[in-house]
Amino acid sequence: MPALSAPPPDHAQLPEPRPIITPPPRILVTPPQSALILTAAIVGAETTRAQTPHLPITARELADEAARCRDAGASVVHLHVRNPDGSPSQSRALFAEAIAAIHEKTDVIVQTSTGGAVGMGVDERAQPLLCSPEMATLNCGTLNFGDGIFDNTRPLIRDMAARIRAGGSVAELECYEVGHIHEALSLVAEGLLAEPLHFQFVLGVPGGIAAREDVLRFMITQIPQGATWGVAAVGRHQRPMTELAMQLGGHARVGLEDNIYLDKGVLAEGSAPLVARAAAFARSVGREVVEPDRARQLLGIRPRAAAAQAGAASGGSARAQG
Ligand code: KMH
Ligand code: ZN
Repeated sequence: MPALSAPPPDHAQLPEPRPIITPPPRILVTPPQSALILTAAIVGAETTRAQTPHLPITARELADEAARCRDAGASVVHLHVRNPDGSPSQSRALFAEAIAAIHEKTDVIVQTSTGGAVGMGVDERAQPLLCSPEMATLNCGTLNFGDGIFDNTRPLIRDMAARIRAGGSVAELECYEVGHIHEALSLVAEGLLAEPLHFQFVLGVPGGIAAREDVLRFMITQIPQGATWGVAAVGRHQRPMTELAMQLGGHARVGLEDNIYLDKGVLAEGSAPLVARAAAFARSVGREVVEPDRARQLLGIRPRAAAAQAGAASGGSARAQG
């Protein structure tokens, strides 16, 4: 009868065993006191007053909330605006009013949304760029966004990137999927995006990539050396994922746009308490929560005084030279 299984190999004929060496993962080390940029997303397009009475709507309310968030540790305010009835808007006039009110009260970096709300067209979404904000979001791909489609076709992304450049704003690259990172890198290769790059990993949108540690660790490996990154996680994921980001050396975004609760069942009384808690956590793990001027340096944004001078002369760019 033939043997049912092959005979054991003759060990003498096998090659000398070698240890299996896998390349080490790219290890991100957070140096003590490394600078941390906290962004406050104070209003968004989806959160409603019915969900929380603490949502700012008017320019005055947005400015007061921006100032409270600045005091709590935010150096960037991610800004949307609303019509008087609370519905989302991308009106240039409403943005101009809100930005002026914010700058009257505080020195935060204002980062305007170019995402707007699901269903808005590119011309509407791009209106805040006409205010030449220091920073603006660039959404790097289409995804299901709750029950809607957040439409960011490849031509739209390129169009918006060009408008951001023309407005002299620095882009924050919103990535809701790993492929969105790769799309952003295509834009760099095509000369449509200038370095330094700043990525925002938006985690936990229903229809987008999950808010999970393995996901975040993988996304970090996909960005080039020298790029900065932050996390904006949705709902109950906001606290654990932003705390993880802070421990991994990233930046973080909190606020009512993404999460209205301070704790389970406890509404946050605005975005400032969420910022304050994030800042306290950051300091507890050795991060330095930076002021807006330092954040400008880190993000490649001109100092405010220089920008004001250039603006007076020529409608100059927010992007730092060199
Ligand atoms: N409101 C979302 C559909 C952005 O601000 O650039 C998109 C958004 C992204 O909020
Ligand atoms: Zn937004």
